[in-house]
Amino acid sequence: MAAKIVVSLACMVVLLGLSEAAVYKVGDSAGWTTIANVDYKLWASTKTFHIGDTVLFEYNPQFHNVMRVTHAMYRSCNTSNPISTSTTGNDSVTLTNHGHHFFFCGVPGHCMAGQKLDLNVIHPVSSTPLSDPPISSSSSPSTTTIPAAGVPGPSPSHAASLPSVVAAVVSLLVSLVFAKFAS
Ligand SMILES: [Cu+2]
Repeated sequence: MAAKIVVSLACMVVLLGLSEAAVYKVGDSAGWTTIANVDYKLWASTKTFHIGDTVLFEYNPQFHNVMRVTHAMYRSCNTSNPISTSTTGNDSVTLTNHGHHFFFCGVPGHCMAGQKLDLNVIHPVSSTPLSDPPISSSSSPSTTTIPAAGVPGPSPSHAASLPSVVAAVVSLLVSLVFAKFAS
């Protein structure tokens, strides 16, 4: 019973969009290389990247590097003016914005040989944070009318917003779990 409540709580947290950021190792066990003939386009297509996720490039820095580049440079394997270059052999990149992120190895010939990666960070389905009440909702009464002088304003207890309802449900479930563990 307690386990069921914990699971439903966990589901609730996921539904509220508070899930953990993921770390993806580029090329999985092969890493960032030319010798394994990894299809990085295929690799990226099997993943769903979100803001806050991290991609990790693991490689031998004697033979490879990581250049972050524009789409035009990516298409032509142009290494002349990268946005940034990483050379440690263990480079992690945290994805902080939506859309495509282009990378390749700047060692001559490696990009042409397929050591190039195009990541697409998708837009979240719903990005409404808990702290922001919905703009249009039947459950949150509008209090935009300014009362005339002498007329009392709307009671503060009247303004029950959606976040406070969610918080009340969560705290109820938490107290249920604690009651179960205590018994
Ligand atoms: Cu390389």
